[in-house]
Amino acid sequence: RYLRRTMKCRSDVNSLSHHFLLIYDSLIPPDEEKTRQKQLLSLLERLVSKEWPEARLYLYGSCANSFGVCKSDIDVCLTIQDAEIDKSEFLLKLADILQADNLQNYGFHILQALTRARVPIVKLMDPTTGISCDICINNVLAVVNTKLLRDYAQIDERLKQLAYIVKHWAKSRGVNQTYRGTLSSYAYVLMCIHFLQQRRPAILPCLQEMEPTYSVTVDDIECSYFDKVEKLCDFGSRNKETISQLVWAFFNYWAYCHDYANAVISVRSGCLISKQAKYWTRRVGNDRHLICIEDPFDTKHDLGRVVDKFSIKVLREEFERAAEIMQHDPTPWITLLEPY
Ligand code: 3AT
Ligand code: MG
Repeated sequence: RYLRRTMKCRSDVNSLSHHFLLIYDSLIPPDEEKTRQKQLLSLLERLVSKEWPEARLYLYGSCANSFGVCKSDIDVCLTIQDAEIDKSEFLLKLADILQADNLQNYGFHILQALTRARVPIVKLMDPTTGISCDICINNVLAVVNTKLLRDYAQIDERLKQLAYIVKHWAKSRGVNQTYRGTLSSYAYVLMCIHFLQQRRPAILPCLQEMEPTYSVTVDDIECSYFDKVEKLCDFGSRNKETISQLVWAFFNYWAYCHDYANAVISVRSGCLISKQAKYWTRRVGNDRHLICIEDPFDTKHDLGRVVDKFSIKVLREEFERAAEIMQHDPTPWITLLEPY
C-alpha cells in the first residue's frame, strides 16, 4: 500500500535542491574554526607529552570525519602503549594535570569525567575559545572508522550533503540521542553511505570489497580497505540524482522500503545482509536488533542495538513524517527540520 503511494517522486523535486544546498552551506564550519581546533590539539599535545612523552593524540569523530557541523565539540583519542592501563584512573590523572589550578600559564575547565561509560571520557573546555573537547583513551577503532568515513566523503560530495541534512534533521527531531534509544551520528552517516552504495547507478563504491591499500589491526580486528580515493572521484558521475531527490529517496527507503524484520545494512559488504546470517534474530540481553546497522570493522557490533521497542516506533514515525513532507509539503526544507 505504502509503496504504491510514494514510489513516484514529486515533480518539482529538482527545484528543491537549491534550498537544501543553502542549508548545507550554512552548516559547514568556517576555516577559522578548523584552525582553532588544530591549535587546541597542539596545545593538548604539548601538555600531555610533558607527562607521557610516548603518548599520541588523534582527532576522531565529526571534527575529523568531514561530517562536522559548525560549533561541534571535538573528540580526541589519546593512545598510550600500555595494555594494562586502567583507563578511568588514567583519565582522572589527565584531568588533574590539565585543569586550571595546576597550570601556571593556562588551564582547562574540567566539565565532567565519565569514567564508568562504555567508552570512558573526560570532558573539558578551553576557556579562551570556548571549545569543548572529549578525551578518551586507546579507542583506536574509532580513529580508524573516522578515516573510513572521511575517505568515503571525498568520493562524491552528495554524501556530505545528504549526511549533513540527515544529521541536522535527526538533531532537530530529537532522534540523535543514544541514551534515549535513538541512533548516533555515526550510525546515521553509515546509513547514508550504505544508501548511496545502493543507488543505481551506484554513487559510492564499497571500499572494503576492493583491493586493500590500507591495513591496520586494532584490538585483533583487521581493518583494511582501498583508501586511494583520489582515484575514485568520478565514481558516481553516471548517477545524476540531485540532493533533494536523494533526501526524498533516503526517507522513503527508511519509511516504507526497509525490511526491518530481516535485513542488516552493511557498509562493509556494500549490500544488505540477513539478520539470520549474523544471529541477530533474537534479543540477547539488551540487544534487540530492531534496526540493524553493522559496524564496518567491529562486525559483531550492531549500532542499532540501543534502539528499544518504544524508540523504534518513534524513529519509524519520524522517518514516515520526513517521507510525507518530502512528498507533499510545499516548503519541505523548512518543515522537515522543524524542532520537535
Ligand atoms: P556529532 O557531530 O558529534 O554528533 P560524531 O561524528 O562526532 O557526530 P558521535 O559523536 O556519534 O559522532 O561519535 C564520535 C565518534 O566515535 C564517531 C565514531 O568514530 C565513533 N563511534 C561512535 N559511536 C560508535 C560506536 N557505537 N561504535 C564504534 N565507534 C563509534
Ligand atoms: Mg562528536
